[in-house]
Amino acid sequence: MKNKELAHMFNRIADALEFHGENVFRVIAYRKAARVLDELSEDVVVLHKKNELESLPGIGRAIKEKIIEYLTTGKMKKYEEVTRELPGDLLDMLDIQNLGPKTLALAHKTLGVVSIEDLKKVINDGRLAKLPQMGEKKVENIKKGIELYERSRERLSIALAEKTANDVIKYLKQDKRVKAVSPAGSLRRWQETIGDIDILVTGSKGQDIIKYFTRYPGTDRVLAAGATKGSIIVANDVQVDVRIVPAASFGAALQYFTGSRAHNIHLRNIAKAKGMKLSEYGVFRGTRQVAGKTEQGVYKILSLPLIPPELREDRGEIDAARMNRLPRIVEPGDIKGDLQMHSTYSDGADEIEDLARAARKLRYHYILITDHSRSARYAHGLDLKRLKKQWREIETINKRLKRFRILKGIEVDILGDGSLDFPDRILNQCDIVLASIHQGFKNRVTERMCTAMDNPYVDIIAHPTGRLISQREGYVVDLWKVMAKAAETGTWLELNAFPDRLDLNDVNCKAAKDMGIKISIGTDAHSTEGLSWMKFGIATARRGWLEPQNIVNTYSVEKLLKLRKRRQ
Ligand code: DGT
Ligand code: CA
Ligand code: CA
Ligand code: ZN
Repeated sequence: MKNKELAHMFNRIADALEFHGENVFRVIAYRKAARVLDELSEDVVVLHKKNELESLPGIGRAIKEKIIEYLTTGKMKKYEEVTRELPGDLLDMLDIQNLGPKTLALAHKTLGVVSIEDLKKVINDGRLAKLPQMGEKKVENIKKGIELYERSRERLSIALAEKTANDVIKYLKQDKRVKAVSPAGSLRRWQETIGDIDILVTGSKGQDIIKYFTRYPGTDRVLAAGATKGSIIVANDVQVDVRIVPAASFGAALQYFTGSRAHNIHLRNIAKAKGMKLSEYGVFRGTRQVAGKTEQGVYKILSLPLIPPELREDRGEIDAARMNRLPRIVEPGDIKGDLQMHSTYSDGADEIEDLARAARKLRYHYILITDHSRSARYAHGLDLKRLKKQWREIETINKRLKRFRILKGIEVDILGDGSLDFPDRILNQCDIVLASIHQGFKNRVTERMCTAMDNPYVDIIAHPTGRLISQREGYVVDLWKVMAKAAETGTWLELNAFPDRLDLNDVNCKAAKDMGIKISIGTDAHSTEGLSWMKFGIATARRGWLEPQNIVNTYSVEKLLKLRKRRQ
């Protein structure tokens, strides 16, 4: 969304102004604009089209003009001007937590720091600490900030990794020498963050395939280009490794490079106990290869069924496989509906009918519209009047749509005292109610959630931990107490499929399953495109060992509605 881009740019302008020691009021104005845009859930593009930018509170004339400039020309002169003036990597370094623009400016002017390496050097030799108003404590915090910054740059989101890998794989397949291609590593296991992208290829003339690979149009840098392995860096500092393996070893290589390491070690010990040797080249008895062409063959010769990549974390899957008790984990075709999305009634970009038609194309039978409730002002939460208008609209569309049902829902805010943003007599008229914490992340979250679950109309607790991957820790919450309450009351817990959330995560999904809690997967889409996030939800559910019966949106609409607490 343009909102976030603009917020980021305004923050950067403010940083740069502060760096240059300019007027604090101008800095404050840019920071405020950034905050307003960041918290604004309505799309600025839409506001601009509707000529409603004027109504944005807390943003002055001059800054509004910059928003319009950016929306109409794709550029903002002020931003380019102030960022160009910063030497070296100083602009990126402004993202380091605990390192303010003023300190950075001081380090730059007095010690000549222009890169992270420089900064680390003046920290280690003690020169930074000796600067006026610095001291050991501050430097220690900056050091922590650098660690966090470097760690967050090390791993990328599954969504970006998947998109990048698909583009590279598509490119590789255009080469005639390439016979088979598969993703491997953490990406094939659908881990929520990815260190680097691993791709395996089999085909003739490996070296030429590697050469072709390193000419991928998105390449920023080539790290290695050998006879069997190539490594490149593409946009956003993402590393892609391609390995060429012989067809006779493709299965063994795929097994090995899919990992995880812990799973591989466990598997290798099983091979050893059976008098065999397992490696990336195959399964061997002495020097004779007895398996390795296919992955299934590798598992079979170890007397195991093929274990889905998402389960290969050495969390009990090998023993389960040995006893023929692998779960029948959920598949895309099992999903009959999407249980969280926002329309133009609150902060979504698309109309209810557009969402419904897009969902029907995905072969769903139903969707749940969950616009925000009135307290969520930043997201244009619905008041009673507009909620009722929405219900009438849903009823009208439902009459038109065949073999499809739009369910009336709401994402109702859990307020500071655990009460809900709408009274029971309203919630009771919704088909399904989703309740969320959006404010007070440290304020008695466990109690508030438990109080909400005591309400017979609260069917689902949305994004139960509130985390944003690599960005925000989430609520201060005792998840075990929440789960116990969910099990006791029959409340479902959400697996929010938005790739920055994946909340509940894989491990917590498995714990919920073991406690008999049902999971509801919702994309939290704010446009029709967002519906495609379901794949990340499914992948996380698979990593959490969830079977179709553990997930309420694999049920028919009749069964779904019958399962609600209020019907028990
Ligand atoms: P990442 O890239 O950090 O998200 O995680 P992975 O799992 O993709 O790890 P990566 O890229 O270092 O290696 C890919 C796979 O190759 C890994 O999952 C298992 C396998 N592998 C790599 N090195 C070793 C090793 O030293 N021992 C074993 N058993 N397996 C390894
Ligand atoms: Ca990897
Ligand atoms: Ca790798
Ligand atoms: Zn939400």
